[in-house]
Amino acid sequence: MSSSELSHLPARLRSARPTVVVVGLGYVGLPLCVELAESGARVLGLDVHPGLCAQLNAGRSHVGDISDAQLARARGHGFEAGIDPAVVAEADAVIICVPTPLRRTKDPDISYIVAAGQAVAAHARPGQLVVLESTTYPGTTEEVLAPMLEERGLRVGVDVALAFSPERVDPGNPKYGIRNTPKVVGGVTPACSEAAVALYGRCCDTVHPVSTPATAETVKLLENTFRMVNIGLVNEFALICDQLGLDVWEVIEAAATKPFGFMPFKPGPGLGGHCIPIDPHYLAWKLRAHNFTARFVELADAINSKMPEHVIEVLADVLNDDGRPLKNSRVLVLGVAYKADISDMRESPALEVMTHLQKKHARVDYHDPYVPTLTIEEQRFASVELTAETLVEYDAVVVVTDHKCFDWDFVLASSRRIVDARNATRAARTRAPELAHRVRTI
Ligand code: SAJ
Repeated sequence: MSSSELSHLPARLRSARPTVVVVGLGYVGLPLCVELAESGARVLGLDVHPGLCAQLNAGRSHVGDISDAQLARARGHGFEAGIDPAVVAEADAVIICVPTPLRRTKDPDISYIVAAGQAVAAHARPGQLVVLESTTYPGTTEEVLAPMLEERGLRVGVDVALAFSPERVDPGNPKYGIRNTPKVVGGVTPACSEAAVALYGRCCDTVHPVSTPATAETVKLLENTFRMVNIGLVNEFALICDQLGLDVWEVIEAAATKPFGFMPFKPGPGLGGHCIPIDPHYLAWKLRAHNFTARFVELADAINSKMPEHVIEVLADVLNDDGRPLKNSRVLVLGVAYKADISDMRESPALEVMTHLQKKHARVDYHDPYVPTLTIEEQRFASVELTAETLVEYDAVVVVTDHKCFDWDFVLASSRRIVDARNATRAARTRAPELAHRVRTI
């Protein structure tokens, strides 16, 4: 096939109704399907879970940011979900949005990318664009996906276009969505980049091309390593202020009055989620092959990973002041999701905190309206009721996740002791200074 096939691709991708296949219908893929369908594209969702596809085709969204009404509109534009990779042959563009977790060894697990890549390559044809969005180590697009296409006789940059474009979906973000979040794209060749710019120009107001896929892969890792390292820094300041007998929250609040050159981050009980604690390890892993250590990543990880233990140390101090050992103390963990106002438990530090408490033979319960049940080492927990009667039964309450729905005046008034890992009770303590002595922040 001549490169003229690719030279027509941008025009096709800008046309009224190109066909786009999105592989992986999770919190990244489904919003992309909806936005592309809204742009007029014929969108086919491809997933390995038949039940999920049936649910989506029945108009029920499993992603918080996509309502059933939005899904219905997408279906009105022809969106449908399925498990047959043969639909790839119909596509002008294929976008891969599959998970990239870490193995227990904190090494990358790109098995989902490999499986999706093989399924796509098996049905790919000349004149298509293939984009990888899954966060991964620099080099994945060209070292893993390109050979799969080339093995099928599809020359990248001639028969098919190949690019990487980092996902920037921020679940629950009321202000930024796909349309108004600038999109970085990096093609293997200029023709590949041109096709990717044309595709994303349909659903993103700003598209920012960079020179290669590895550059685009590294952009994402810088974004999230920046966040992980700065959270690690502020967590270390929490430990420093603890040593110096200072209030780290007061220090941060005052530092944040500086209108330039400073960005406030908050100490916490540790790092949760599917991005921040994971993405930087993809970079660190790649660099080890270059005999280079990403020291900031390793150090920040060491500090962030210590925070759940630090919470327990503070709790042990608080109980000690009451002459109580951790053992057999009744402890309520308040909020267990990995961050406020969501139900996502992935890598949640609350799991570490509860595991540590169990190891110290404390009697642990939790309350989180977003998380009805959870399991730790085969032991199942259910969220307990939050009433004045139940709260007063606990020797201490540990605030791990500061959901907006919590009534902190009520929690402060009803709890005997509070270890506050989010400074969530700050305003309540100001309103009831006579109760402030009950609270220890980390
Ligand atoms: N955390 C802190 N202190 C902070 C900020 C976060 O301890 O100052 C903790 C959170 O409690 C959570 C973890 O870090 O356990 C991650 O929190 P996050 O706010 O970074 O939220 P995520 O994991 O949803 O990160 C996503 C990322 N978005 C994408 O990768 C597209 C990240 O790049 C965004 O910056 C972040 O959302 C965001 O700003 O909300």
